[in-house]
Amino acid sequence: MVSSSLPSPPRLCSLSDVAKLLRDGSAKNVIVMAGAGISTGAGIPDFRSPGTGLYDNLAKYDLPYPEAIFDIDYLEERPEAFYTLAKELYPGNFQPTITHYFFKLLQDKKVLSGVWTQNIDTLERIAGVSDDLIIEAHGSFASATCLRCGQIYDKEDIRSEIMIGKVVRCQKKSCKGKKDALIKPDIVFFGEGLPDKFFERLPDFKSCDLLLVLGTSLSVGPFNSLLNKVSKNCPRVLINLQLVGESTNPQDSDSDGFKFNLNSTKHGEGEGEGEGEVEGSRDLFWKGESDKGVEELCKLVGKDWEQDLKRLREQGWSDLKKKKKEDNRKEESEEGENQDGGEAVVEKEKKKKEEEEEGSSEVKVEELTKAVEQVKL
Ligand code: CNA
Repeated sequence: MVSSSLPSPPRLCSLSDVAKLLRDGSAKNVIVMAGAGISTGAGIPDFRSPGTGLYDNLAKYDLPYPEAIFDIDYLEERPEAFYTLAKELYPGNFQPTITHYFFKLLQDKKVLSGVWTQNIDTLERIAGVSDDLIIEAHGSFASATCLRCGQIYDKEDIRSEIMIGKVVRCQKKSCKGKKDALIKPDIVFFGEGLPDKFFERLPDFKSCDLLLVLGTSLSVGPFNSLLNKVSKNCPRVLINLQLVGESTNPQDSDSDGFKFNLNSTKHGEGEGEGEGEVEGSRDLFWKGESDKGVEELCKLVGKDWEQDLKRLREQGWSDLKKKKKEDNRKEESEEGENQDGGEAVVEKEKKKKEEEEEGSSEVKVEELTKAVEQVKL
């Protein structure tokens, strides 16, 4: 009798093993799970990093508890705090990091199955990842909705008001002047449901052959449960500043929880972590900044990946710089036109007045001449 057995999962001892999966074509359906840590390099604070995270710096918003900033009831009661934060985080102020361009690289190499992000900053889109490959689990600032009438707005429609720190309210006739007609960016608040796309795309995890988890504390559900949606043989890599989602119980990785089984992996920093010293498992933890981790990974895959990543990032940043310059120029010329327009109106009115005055003086001269002629007669 021929015994059938499932193929055993690849054992990961170091980032080189992950690079090999990408190089030899074993990883064809890569899924990325990302969190706020991938955007800290862009200057956007995460939530939970001690000292620099938002939760440690919420004093200026004067909140009763940190999560209130994303609490729908609190928003309705005291919207100022959220709109102050929205001004700080609004897309357009930040450029994608190397990690975001790495996602675009995976797309270009035709191995990306999806970027599942908890981030609301839209930096994946700005890096060029196509919309159908992005699952924004907690929504994003890309659009906004009036909480009263349901009218949908594009982020650009409310940008000017957000940028002056205003609480944005719907100006439709039925909403005008109503306190509850808040235009709320479509990010998911506590207690709100996740976007439909999140549930519709869950089956993608079944065919995933490499799961990359970057810059997240894995403390928010149900996002963190995605870790266990991949098959039991799927290699999973965590690239993060700190170890998260770790289990001390090897059984956990098979349960419905959200735990890595990293017991047999040594957690080193940077190059050659644990190489040659550990037996490895399907899970690997690479400790460090995500930008450094993905650069290292590309270097290990090969010269072409390393160069392609560099090219994407340089091209992306330079395009954004050009766009920003163009936008600034446009804004300045619009302002100029408005001013010119204003001056032109003033000039026109002045001329009209002068003409009227001229006209009336002509009439006066005419009358005077007539009178003199009469006297002469
Ligand atoms: P979190 O709970 O703040 O955790 C961030 C994790 O990333 C921590 O484990 C950090 O150690 C780690 N980290 C920080 N910097 C780096 C770095 N450069 N490289 C690698 N790892 C790093 O954030 P989560 O995303 O896990 O929590 C989910 C919340 C955060 C979601 O609801 C988001 O909406 C929310 N959030 C998003 C943004 C954004 O869109 N950029 C910013 C702040 C918060």
